[in-house]
Amino acid sequence: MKNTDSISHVTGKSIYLDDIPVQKGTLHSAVFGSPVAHGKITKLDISKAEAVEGVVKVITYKDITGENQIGGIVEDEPLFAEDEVHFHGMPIALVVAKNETIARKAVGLISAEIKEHEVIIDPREAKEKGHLLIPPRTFKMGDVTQAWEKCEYIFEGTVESGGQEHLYIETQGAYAVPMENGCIKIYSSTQGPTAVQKTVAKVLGVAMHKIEVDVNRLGGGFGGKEDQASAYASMAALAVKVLGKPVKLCLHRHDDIRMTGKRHPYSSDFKIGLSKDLKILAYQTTLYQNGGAATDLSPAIMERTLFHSTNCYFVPNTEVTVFSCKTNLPPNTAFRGFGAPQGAFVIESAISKAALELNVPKKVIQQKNFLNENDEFQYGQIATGVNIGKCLSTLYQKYPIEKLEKEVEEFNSKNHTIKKGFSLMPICFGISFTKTPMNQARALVHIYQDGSIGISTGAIEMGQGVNTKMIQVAARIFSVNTSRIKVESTNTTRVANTSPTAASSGADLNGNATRIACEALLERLKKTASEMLKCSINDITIKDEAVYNKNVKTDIKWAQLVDKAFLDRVCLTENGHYATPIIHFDKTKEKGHPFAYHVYGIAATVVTLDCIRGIYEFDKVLIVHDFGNSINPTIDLGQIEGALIQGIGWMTMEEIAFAKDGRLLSNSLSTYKVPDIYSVPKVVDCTFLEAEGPELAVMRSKAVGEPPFLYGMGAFFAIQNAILAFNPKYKPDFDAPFTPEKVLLRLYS
Ligand code: MTE
Ligand code: LUZ
Ligand code: MOS
Repeated sequence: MKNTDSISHVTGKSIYLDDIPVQKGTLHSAVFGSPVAHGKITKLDISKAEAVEGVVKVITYKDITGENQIGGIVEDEPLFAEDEVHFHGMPIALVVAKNETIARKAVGLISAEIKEHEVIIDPREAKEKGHLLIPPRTFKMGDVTQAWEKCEYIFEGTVESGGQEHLYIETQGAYAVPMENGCIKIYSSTQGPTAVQKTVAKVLGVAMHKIEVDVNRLGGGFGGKEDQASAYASMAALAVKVLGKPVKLCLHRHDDIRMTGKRHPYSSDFKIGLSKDLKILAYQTTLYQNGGAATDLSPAIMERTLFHSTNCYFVPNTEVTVFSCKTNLPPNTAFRGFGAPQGAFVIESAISKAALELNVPKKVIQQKNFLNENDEFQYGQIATGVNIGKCLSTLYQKYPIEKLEKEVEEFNSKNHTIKKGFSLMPICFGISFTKTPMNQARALVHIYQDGSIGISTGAIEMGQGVNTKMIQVAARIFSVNTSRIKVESTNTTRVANTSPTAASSGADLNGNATRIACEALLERLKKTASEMLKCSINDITIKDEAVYNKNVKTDIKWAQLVDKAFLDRVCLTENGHYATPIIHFDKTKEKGHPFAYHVYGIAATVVTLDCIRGIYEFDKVLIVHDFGNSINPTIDLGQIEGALIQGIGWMTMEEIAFAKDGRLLSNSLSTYKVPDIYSVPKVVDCTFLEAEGPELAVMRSKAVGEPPFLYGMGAFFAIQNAILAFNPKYKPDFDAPFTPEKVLLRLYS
């Protein structure tokens, strides 16, 4: 099935937040953010801004009717700064005006006198000074201390990985409209409508039922709107509460890039020990997560780093510790992969280091240490459905990998200023929110009298195609044409208490809820059919919109059956509830079974490096990925491609630069380089692994949103190998992103 949004997208008719027609009298707003990264506000002068013709009010924390608190996990983040600011761009005030131009102009007239404090942007420095967002956590298996003695080889090193700007095409924003009796309806560009509802209710000091959140679709989220959309929705809603008029807030790109959090940069130390036959016996790592100025989702991201710190390898003795460090950056947040890429990058670096030092191909060490069926992860879960080995063998079957490697060698022997590099990047990603209670979802399914169907779930469509998948689930259960089915906007009044659409589990959770609702409705319709045909309900099936009795087609059609059921006063609405079975986790022991299943895959990457200029191009990325029984191969392939390129961007060109004073230097697309059509690999090919999907994946179609982001790491190691082919004296280091500047320095180091 084609993505249901494809036609409206290409004809420009898809409706995003800024396309919603505004009511007469709607006011517009803009945020005044802190001009310094850390300090005490001694004076805030809003008088000049308020005097501007067309400005209605400048709202500050003083106008908050509930709590000035938006922290979702830890209550440590005010909506508006009171007397202290903790990051550059931290919201201090909201100017509300007749139009956006006036609001933005007035923002420039606000002045704040701030006594500046010391600014810390480095996570290790923060840790040294005791600035942690939450206590550190450690995952352990076996005993590393004892294991070192048994190791033939031990290597140590440090690894850096940088932040990443989400760069969703649609910036953060919300449109809040007053309803009767103090209720407010909010259109928000959020992955978490319930998070918005809950946060707004708290900031305004009203019950959640007074707040209705509605989301049609997002122009991308990538994690950036899992939590951080709530702040902007709260500002708009607060302005509605104070002024009684509809208020809209859409961040300009510059403000969005400056004020919102990004992927967490990590700085890490590792120690890896191998036996003589290259089995990894012990792995110990300490990771310093740069959390920014407030906790936001950092504890959950820390947790996923811990879970994925050994990627797809079995390491009998493991000890991993993460420190979540408080710095004066905007609070860092969810970003595709959610801490897993940062964790996996460290063990991949450690294995690379071992391989280079021992002068053996990295793939030999990788392969020798792949997880096997029934191996234990360091968090206690027993690995089942492991097919990383099968991904590798399929890669060699489907693609001439050996030939490719030879070609790279031959090319390098013949060329002096241009070198090629090859890498293999295997991945393993756990599916489920690591916080077990979040793994639940609901779907409200209506069958209308004419036989058409409307589905509401908690899932947010952000380009990943979840709405299309919901339609496919319902179409399969009912065996009706997909054109009969529509997915409604995501709305907290229709589907309440939703988890954000995140953790790649949007389709699994909401799809299973949809399945459950549809199955219940189908049973009722079958009963009606059996009454019409005076036969047993067990003999009834529905296939391609027709009713069958003992597999014999009758002349009763879907629409007719629905009509009869309605006349018989059968309920044609059902609410399906799904909670992932089996999963659990005990934080006191750091052991359990947190994931419904794991996603595996492997990518081979070839890069061509210009050794005069330090610039590079990717010739090929060849992937074997485990989709299970993909419900929509076209959409899933799009997810692979998008995630791969996003991962390559993170590893190569996307460099976030902060000045020492905490000001973001890479604050626009002229200074922050993201992959474009010219930087994508010349060939990207993906083979679908032949494997039966797990029962806990919706229709056995595995979650796909985040895992392929990790393939991008192959780019880093391919470049590293190309540098080594040119400069054998280069002592490999691990400092992503591998920008052309850094590459050039290493070519001649
Ligand atoms: N694809 C597009 N086009 N846009 C997005 O914002 N977000 C990614 C991924 N793919 C995203 C995307 C992230 S971070 C997640 S968690 C999943 O989609 C969420 O959707 P799913 O759970 O339905 O896969
Ligand atoms: N969000 C979250 C996530 O709250 N918990 C998770 O485990 C997670 N994983 C990936 C992305 N977002
Ligand atoms: Mo994705 S980082 O789980 O929104």
